[in-house]
Formats: sequence, structure tokens, C-alpha cells
Amino acid sequence: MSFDSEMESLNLKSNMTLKMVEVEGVPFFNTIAENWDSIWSFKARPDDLIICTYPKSGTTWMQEIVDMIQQGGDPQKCARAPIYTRIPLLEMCPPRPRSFGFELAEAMPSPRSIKTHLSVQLLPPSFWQHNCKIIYVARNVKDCAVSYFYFHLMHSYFPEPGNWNQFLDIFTAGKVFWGSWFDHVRGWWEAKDHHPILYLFYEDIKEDPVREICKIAQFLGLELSEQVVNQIVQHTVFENMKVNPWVNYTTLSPSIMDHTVSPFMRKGTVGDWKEHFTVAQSEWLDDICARELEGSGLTFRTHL
Ligand code: PPS
Repeated sequence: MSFDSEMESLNLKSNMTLKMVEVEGVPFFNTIAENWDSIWSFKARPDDLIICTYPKSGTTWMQEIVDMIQQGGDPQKCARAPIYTRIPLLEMCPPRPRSFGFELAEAMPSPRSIKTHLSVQLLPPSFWQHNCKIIYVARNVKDCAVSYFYFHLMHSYFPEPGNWNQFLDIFTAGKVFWGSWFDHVRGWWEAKDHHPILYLFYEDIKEDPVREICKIAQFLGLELSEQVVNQIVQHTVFENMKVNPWVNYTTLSPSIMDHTVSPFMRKGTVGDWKEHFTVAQSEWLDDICARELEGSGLTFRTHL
């Protein structure tokens, strides 16, 4: 089946479903492709902080951790706006009248934190020119795929994912929005040798949030007391984020995200993939992963 006919076979869920158009070989929402010149020419500032991930890798978790660190562990200050306004997704171009991510970012006072899912070669050059700090979070491919599958079901901009087997094929081939997981995690891993990039793993944060929060604070040049670290851990633990409207996306219209189909804060665990993968699918993806990441030194944990 050709790429185009495969895409057509992904049924449009509603009149809000966005089309898939490639930018430099990476599939995006058509609205992102149409506004690519504005995204690519985005003007960074030297004190910008980028939070970068492949979709469904713990972005929102990292956004709230970073904001809590910057607000000295005060949850009231983090309740000033929903997470997607406090730390906008740079390349997001939702249907009007909603603002585009780069417009929100342009209007923000410094210092700004900005979210992106762009792969390394597509990050606007101004961020490299200004040597902006970047926090990258990677999550193992199996849990990431499962989380992305459910996100397709509940988010109206995404097409119907088909059944799990069909989605896994498309995901593994990189024919999903924001492209190949393998290229993404590997590209950013290699970039960290030349730029100020703190490369973190979802599984590590889950295992020892205190350790990882201290790493982040150090990277940001901030000192936190033990008490503040513990407040941040408590505030950002999955069970609390799940019921926090400032981070759980329930403030978006249900016509965009339908949490009754699958909540944004779904499981928040390492190893949920075991409920979805057959043994054959798991071994198949292990082989692809080993091949795609060969020689990079990059390894992932799929259980704790
Ligand atoms: S997005 O849409 O790409 O920005 O999504 P993203 O935030 O990257 O990923 C969503 C998944 O992260 C889980 N999540 C968390 N896990 C552990 N702890 C906390 N605090 C937390 N917050 C969000 C969320 O539940 C999604 O994963 P799944 O596996 O679907 O539950």
C-alpha cells in the first residue's frame, strides 16, 4: 500500500480532523505545514528554555515540573493558566480562532519556556544561534506507541487510528504526526554532544523523581531546598496531575479532546504496553529498535 492510500485509510473522525502534510519528510498537521515559514523563522531569545519530546513522552509532566521549579514550588503560581498557555507548543496551529503556538510564545515576557515536538533538524535555527537550553524527555517506544494510540482516539485533530495492530504498523513506520520515534530520540541524543541539552528519560523520572528534579534544577542554575523538592514531587505525581485541571487538559473543549473516550492523564505508568502488545509484536519492535538505535549508545527501559 502506498503512503497516500494508507493515510486515506485512516478515516477522518470529524470535520475537525486535520490532514497530514510533510515538511522535510516529516508528517505534520496541514496547518503546521501551511505556517512552516513563520515557525522556522521564529525569533528565539537567549534565556528561552525549550522542553522537547516526541509526543506522549511525558511532556506535560516535565512542563509542570519546570514551572514548579521556576515558581519556587508554589502550586498557586502554577495555577495562573492551563499548561498549554503557560508553556505553549511552538508549532501548534489549531483551527482559528485559537491562537497559534508561536503567536502565544511571541507575546510572552522573558524568560519563556516553550514546548516543542519537533525533531532535531526542524528546530528553528534561532534557538541554536542563541544557544538556548533544551530539556529533552524520551520514553520507551512501546509505552509511547500505546499512549499515542489512545491519544488518536480522544483527540479530534487526529485521524482514526484503526485497530491497535494497524496503528502499531503506522507508528513504527513513522507515518504519524511528528514522524519517526526512532529518528526523534536518536537525533536529539546525538545533538546533546554539541548543545546545552539535558536528555532525560520518562522511566528515570518515574523511578526517582527527587533525583531527576534535582538534575533539572541544576541544569537551570537554580537551588532548591529539600522541602521544595518534595513539594514538587508531590504536586507532579501522576495521581495529583490527573485531577489538576491546570494540567489535565479538561479545560479544553470536549470537541477537541474527549476524555470520556480516553483521559489525557490515562495510566502514567511504565509497562502498560504489556496489556497491548502480543509477544510477537514485542519481539518485532525490539528488533527494529535495536537496529535503529545501533551504535548510538541509547538504551531504554520498558519496565522498572
Ligand atoms: S503530549 O500530548 O504529547 O504533550 O503528551 P505527553 O504529556 O507528552 O504525554 C502524555 C503521557 O504522559 C503521562 N503523564 C504522566 N506520567 C507520569 N506522571 C505524571 N505526572 C504524568 N503526567 C502525564 C500521561 O498519562 C500520558 O501517558 P499514558 O501512558 O497515556 O498514561
